[in-house]
Parts: sequence; C-alpha cells; structure tokens
Amino acid sequence: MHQNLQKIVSRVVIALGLAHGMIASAAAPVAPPPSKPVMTKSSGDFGPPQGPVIHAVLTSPPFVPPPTNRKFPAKVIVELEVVEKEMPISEGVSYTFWTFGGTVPGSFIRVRQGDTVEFHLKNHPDSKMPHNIDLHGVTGPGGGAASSFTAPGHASQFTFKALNEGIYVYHCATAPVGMHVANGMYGLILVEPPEGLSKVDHEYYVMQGDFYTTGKYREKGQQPFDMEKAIDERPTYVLFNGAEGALTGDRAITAKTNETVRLFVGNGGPNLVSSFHVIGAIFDKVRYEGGSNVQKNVQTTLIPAGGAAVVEFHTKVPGSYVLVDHSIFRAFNKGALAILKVTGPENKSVYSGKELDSVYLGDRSQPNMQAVSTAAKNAASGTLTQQDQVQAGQALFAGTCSVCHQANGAGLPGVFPPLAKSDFLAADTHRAIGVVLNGLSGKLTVNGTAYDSVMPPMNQLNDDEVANILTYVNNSWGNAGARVLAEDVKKVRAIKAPAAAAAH
Ligand code: HEC
Ligand SMILES: [Cu+2]
Repeated sequence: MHQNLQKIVSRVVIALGLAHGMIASAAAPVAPPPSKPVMTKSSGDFGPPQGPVIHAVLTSPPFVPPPTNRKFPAKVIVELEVVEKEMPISEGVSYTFWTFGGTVPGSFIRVRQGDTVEFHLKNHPDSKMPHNIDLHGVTGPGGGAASSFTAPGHASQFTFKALNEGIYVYHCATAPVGMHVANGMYGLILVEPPEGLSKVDHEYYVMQGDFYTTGKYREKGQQPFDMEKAIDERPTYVLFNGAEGALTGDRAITAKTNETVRLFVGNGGPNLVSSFHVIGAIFDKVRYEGGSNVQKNVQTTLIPAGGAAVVEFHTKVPGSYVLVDHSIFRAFNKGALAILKVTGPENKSVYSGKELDSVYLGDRSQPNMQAVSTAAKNAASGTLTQQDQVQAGQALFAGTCSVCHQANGAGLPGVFPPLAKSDFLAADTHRAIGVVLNGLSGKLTVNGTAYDSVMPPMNQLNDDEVANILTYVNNSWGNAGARVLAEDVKKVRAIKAPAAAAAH
C-alpha cells in the first residue's frame, strides 16, 4: 500500500504554474498576528505558524495522507487542480465527471488544528466550466467559495486558519451548485486535533455520492447528466468513490485479522442521506457527524449530504465485509456497495465460518466483471464470439439468476425449476428471452416436475446482457447450445411477449 500511496501522492501533488494563473483575490496575510494567542483546543488558534512552510501531501481515494505528526501550528500550502474528465461510472458506462484532483471523491487533504492553510485552486485549461471550492472546515463566508472562483486555465488563492478539528466535506459551489456536486465535485479535509488521532493499522477514504444519468442503471455507452432526475432526487446510481466497482474485486480495500481499521466516510450527496453500514462488522467507535463526540458499538451511522463520519472497528474474522448504504435498494440496484477484504486465520470461537459471498455480493464477487467488458467491447466492434458471450453470461448469471436457479443450474426442488437439461428451455430457446424480460408465473412442468411459483421480470438487464446470459445457459450443463443475439432480445422486448401465457 505504501508504494501505491507514493505513486498516487506524486501524481496528485501538482506544481502550480502561477505564471499564467489568475489571482482572484489578494492572498490574506500569512500569519495574522493575534494580539494574544489563546492556547486552547476549543479556540483552535495556537498563534502564528511556526517552522518551515509545509506542502500538504494529497492522496487519491481510498488512500489517506500520513499523520502530520506535528506539535506546533504551521503554514501549509495546498495545491488542488480541477479536472473535467470522462471516466467509467459502471461496467461499459462512461460519464463526464468534474473532479478535484482527477478523482471522485477529490484528493484527501490533511492538516492540523491551528494550521494556516494557503489554498491554491487551479482549473485545468481544458475545462469547460468555472469552478470554486467551499471547505466546511473554513471559518469565513462561503467557506472559501467567493475567493476561489476560477475560470478554465486560471488559478486562485486564499488563506484560512483551521480553527476547528474534525473531518469536513469540501465541494464546488459554482452555479448551478447541484450540478457541480452531482458531477463529483466533493472530497474530505481532515483537521487533526493537536495531539493527533490514535494509531490504527489502516486508514481509508470512502465517500458516497448520488448520480443522475439520462439512461437507466447500467445502460451502456456515454451517459449525460440528467438535470430533471437530479431535481426530482431520483438517482440512477448511488456509489462509493464515484464508480460501481471502485472498491470491489481486486480494488477492494484490505486488512488482516486483528487489525484496527479507520474509515473516513463522507457523503457528497447532492441529495441523499446515507445509512452507512458494514455488513458483518460493528463499529467500535463512531465520530458521528464528524464531530468530537464518540459513539460506541454502532451498527449503522447516518451521514448527511455534505457531512462525514469517522468509523473504527477491529477485524477479528477473515472474509469479505460489504460496505453499503443500508437504504438497501441503493446497494444492490444502484451500486452503493464496496468491499473490505480481511485475510488471516479463521476465528471459530467468534464465527463458525463458511463465507456466503454470493448472497450479498452477486456479480460483484466476480473480479471486476472483466468478461462482461470484453464482450461489450467486441459487440461494439462487431467481433463478438459465442465464447465471449458465454464468459460474460457466466459472470452475469452469477449475479442475477444463480440465487434462485443455483450456480450449477439445478434449481431447488419444488421452488425453482432447473435450467440444466430443462426440457422447457430446450423446446423453445427463444421463449426464454420473454421469460427473462417479462418474468413467469403460473403452473409449468419442467422435466416432469410441476412448478407453480413466480419469477420476477428482469427487464433492468439490457439486450446484450440477456443475450449473454441465455447463451451461457444454453451452452452449460448439457443444454442444447443455441446462441442468442442482442437483436433477438430487442425484437422480443419490442413486442413485449406474454411470457406467462406461453408457459402453459
Ligand atoms: C427470484 C428467483 C428467480 C430468479 C432471480 C430467476 N428466476 Fe427464472 N424462474 C424462477 C421461477 C420461480 C420460475 C418458475 C416460474 C413458475 O413457476 O411459473 C423460473 C423459470 C425460469 C425459466 C423457465 C423454466 C425452466 O426451468 O426452464 C427459465 C428459462 C428461467 N427461469 C431463466 C432465468 C434466467 C436466465 C434468470 C436470470 C436472468 C432467472 N431465471 C432468474 C425464479 C427465478
Ligand atoms: Cu465546479
């Protein structure tokens, strides 16, 4: 992790070319000499900065800069660049994010209470929009917003004293504010208490946000921002760290057993309040609302839009711990899901064992859905093979169908019919398209056994996904081997076949 951190740090700390920059407001005097500095923690004014000027180490999520390890207030220079860039928001879906430092959430900033922070905000020349920054850790009108309004290709500067310790959200406050925030313009600044935070084994940076695209959840291609959905507070995605899968598969955050993990959890909004929960863990300590009080033994903590919390827990049992917004449709149908992977020896006295990844993780237990993106790419370039479809379909089946029909396609006696060697399926492979899109209910007989149950419609899957899943099903477990193409699915979707009737 250290190497990684180093790399990220060097990428994020950007030398600021003030030569062709614009100073929006004159820099405040660096060390306003208070007539008589009051050396108390609550005032946070520990007098003028001492020692050499420090350039803040900024990190990209999920990493957190090292502790300041300082016993005195200093002058700290923070250099942050706004970059508008297209990045994946989900598998095969791209979105034009507006970022602080090239990532969503923006670079993590860490200073000490009493520090005098000289803030440089730069807006990349390729930007289309002006931007600014409002830091909730600033005492002063707008939190810096007015002093930091910065046109594309320009830079601005302002100075503030970090009077209050805590974990604070920062965000862009340029009109239309909601749009700038919805596009990913937020991050966290930690103002350490003078004595620093207690030592832990791992610190991570996780921030929730809601996103609004014109297409529906996982609809492929470049997806523009949807202002109407944003105003109506109907997010297409609810995400940790700006993308579905940002913290799953081989990008999961990690720890070993018997370690202490500290998460700095922010919520950028713009609209939703987060019910932050880690499945299988209890927070030993929560600094709720990012304030100074500590609550102990917490299951779920509320994180308001524009707020943050610090949660800490001790890892005891190895396995996958799933970070979710416990407004649970957001987790499983809008992407608000991340993973902490804990490795180490079993601890049977605390938990008997057997990991049930598939129950909670579905397709996210697959490392990053590589096969799905390969299939999407090849479909776009017209080189999609049956083998591509089978592999993508396998990953998607694990997330969408296997909970009921089981990973081996055998189903569950009396409840879920088998897909393996199913005579119902073999009799008409195209009928299955309608079953997936429209669901199925009523009596049917599969391989001589009667079923009378309900399969919900799965019309959130797009044409490619249905085609890939069914091609996988037809080519697995001794089935007929028919290939299903996206255009076949498109036709069935258009006529909205009465699949339930076809079952008799
Ligand atoms: C929530 C549970 C559930 C999920 C998820 C589910 N099914 Fe089903 N499926 C059922 C049930 C129940 C039936 C039988 C319905 C009835 O009794 O009328 C069924 C029937 C079928 C049938 C026809 C019967 C057979 O065995 O050939 C097919 C084909 C099928 N499902 C495919 C799928 C595929 C593909 C997926 C994933 C995209 C899927 N199902 C997801 C519950 C589910
Ligand atoms: Cu902005």
